[in-house]
Amino acid sequence: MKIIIAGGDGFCGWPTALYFSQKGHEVAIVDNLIRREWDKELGTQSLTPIASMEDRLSVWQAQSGKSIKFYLGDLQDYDFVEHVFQDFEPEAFVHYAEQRSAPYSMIDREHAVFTQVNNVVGNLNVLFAMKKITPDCHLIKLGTMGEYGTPNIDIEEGYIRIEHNGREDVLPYPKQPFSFYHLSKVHDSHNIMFACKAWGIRATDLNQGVVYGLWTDETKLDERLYNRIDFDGVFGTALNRFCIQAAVGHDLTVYGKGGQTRAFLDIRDTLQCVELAALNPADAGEFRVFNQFTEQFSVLELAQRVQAVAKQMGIEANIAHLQNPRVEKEEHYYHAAHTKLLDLGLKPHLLSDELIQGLIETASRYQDRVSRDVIRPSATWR
Ligand code: UPG
Repeated sequence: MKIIIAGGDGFCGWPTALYFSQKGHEVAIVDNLIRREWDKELGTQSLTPIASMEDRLSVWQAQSGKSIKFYLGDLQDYDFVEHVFQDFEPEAFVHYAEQRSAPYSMIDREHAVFTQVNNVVGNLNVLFAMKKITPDCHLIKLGTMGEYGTPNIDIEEGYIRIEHNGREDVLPYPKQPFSFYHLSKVHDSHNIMFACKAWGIRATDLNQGVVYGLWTDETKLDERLYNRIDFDGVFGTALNRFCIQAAVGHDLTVYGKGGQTRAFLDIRDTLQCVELAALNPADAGEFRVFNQFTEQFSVLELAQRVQAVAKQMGIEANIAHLQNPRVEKEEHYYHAAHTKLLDLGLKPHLLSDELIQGLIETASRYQDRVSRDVIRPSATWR
């Protein structure tokens, strides 16, 4: 399959590109490398050292004998997007190329506007180029479980059957996102749903949970293939952050009570899910929604789990309940459906103590790269 990984320099995109390449697909990465600039802006860096895109690709070629094409550019530039579609003629387009941090989108007006313009315009350009050049191409779009928020009823996969005044319909599930970032993904979902209906585009929206873990078979082959992993208060996410915090002797930063419950998955399952979506494409005109996660946990539960594993390793990790920088429920009902990817054959890697131990060990190895100044949350919602 000819497949584009947009955002192929990022935490999910880079391992996905290698995974598809390893499986023998013809892969191209599209990326403007802006994720590296955000590190500089925030005064942070990946825990693991990451090679330049040039080095990444030449090492991969040497290791695997396979080449990955690279298009350097911004999806907001429509001429660039058209060029990519014309030149590569993809059968599937995996779209990770968005600003993905909720706290980043909440820093100030500029960051909120940037996030929404970058994400919404880039996605629209992909839809228009797809319609014009490769109308049969399957759009695999990374959405987020954060589109749904935390309603007091079960969360369904994209749609819900509703009875109202004696009539019944299947309608898009209500969206109550957590941040301007999560809202950008809701806007994307609406735009894609409309494009499917109006133009017959085929699309799968993968409403992904919080991703944890780091290593995949391909990224651990050589230090220059290593994936990035974030510890800072803006891009770092719950479980990975707790493991790194334990390794460097920082309090585990639970926001508020920690009863916030979210959907989670191992990065290896991100790759499996995207592959399952690609191998089983949506029908022409279909806007398909999968909830992409394997387990749900509260934030406090995860911190306690990390604390217990750290203890076995001889590390005393303290759990701190910081004042919550976000506006979110800290105690709530949460139960989200996630059967569609399992039905397609997903074999989940459930959270294990070994994985937590491995992350703590990796973080200990690179602890000199961790600046403690950027660990506490800096952006607030209020
Ligand atoms: N949280 C803490 N302490 C931390 C970090 C987070 O208590 O140090 C809480 C936070 O308040 C929230 C929950 O953990 O309730 C999840 O936050 P986080 O791990 O930062 O994930 P999200 O903000 O939901 O965003 C991540 C990705 C995003 C993706 C989403 C999927 O950054 O791109 O869409 O997960 O749910």
